[in-house]
Amino acid sequence: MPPADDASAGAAAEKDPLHKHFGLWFFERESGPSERDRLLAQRLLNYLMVEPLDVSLVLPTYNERECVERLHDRIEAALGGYRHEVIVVDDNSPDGTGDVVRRMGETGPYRLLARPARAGLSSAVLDGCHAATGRIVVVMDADGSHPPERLPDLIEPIRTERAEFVLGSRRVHGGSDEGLGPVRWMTSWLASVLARPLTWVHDPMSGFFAIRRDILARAPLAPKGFKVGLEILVKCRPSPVLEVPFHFGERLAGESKLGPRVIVWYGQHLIRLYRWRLFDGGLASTTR
Ligand SMILES: Nc1nc2c(ncn2[C@@H]2O[C@H](COP(=O)(O)OP(=O)(O)OP(=O)(O)O)[C@@H](O)[C@H]2O)c(=O)[nH]1
Ligand SMILES: [Mg+2]
Repeated sequence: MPPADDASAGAAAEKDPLHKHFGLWFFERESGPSERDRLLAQRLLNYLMVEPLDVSLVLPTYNERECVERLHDRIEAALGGYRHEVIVVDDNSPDGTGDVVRRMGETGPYRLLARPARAGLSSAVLDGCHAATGRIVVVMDADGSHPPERLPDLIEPIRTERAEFVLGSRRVHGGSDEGLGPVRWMTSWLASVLARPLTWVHDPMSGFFAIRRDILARAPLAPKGFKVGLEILVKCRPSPVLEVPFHFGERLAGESKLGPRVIVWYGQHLIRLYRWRLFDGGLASTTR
């Protein structure tokens, strides 16, 4: 039988969480672990135990205070089953969207990526993707036109390795675009037709999509334009790509940020993508 002192020392050591993992390494040493050993062991443990997140949801916002507040519970209900974070990329919205998100971050997995001034949708989405730590990144408009309830349908094919890119689509069976008025519908249809030679997907204008984050490293992405999904499809060549239907609704509140400038940007964006496909990225398309 060990002396009583040894027994209580042994019991105390076993209660030490470090003992469980590093007992054989240094607790059995005669001199016991030094402070430095303990510190190193704790750091190593922290590093190894940090579990990676499953999903980072990126929400670009400009004056979406009310919408962000209203979406909160729906997003949490949809993502509750995943280790997740919500990255809100806000361009110093005058309506105080940033303050609302900061407050949400005190009690939930919300992170505010605050940019000093309005710098465009594509760059907001790309900044959000670069800040993301989840294995899967989902991009969703923050105005309520993209239903958070469909998030698991975008995430699951990637989680189960059935796809590298999942596009929320208004133009496949089961989807719809009721939220678009007739002029917007025509513009969106024409824009899709012009992108046809670049990708086979039915709704290349959709901004509701999920990707495996590591595919972003395959090509340099331009923070210009406003159709990041199309840019990723053309340049990163994810495969397989899946389209899942969703109903595109009207924004919940606030005003549209679309203006006539967007048509010019889209034209420039398409020219850049065609040049990439023809000269930089090679002709063979593998986006299916
Ligand atoms: N951070 C940031 N977000 C932006 C910017 N422009 C638009 N957004 C956000 O991007 C999302 C899509 O913008 P919308 O104005 O809804 O554009 P849309 O969905 O194509 O058009 P609507 O049908 O009119 O809503 C919204 O969440 C906006 O708040 C920007 O310059 N910076
Ligand atoms: Mg919108």
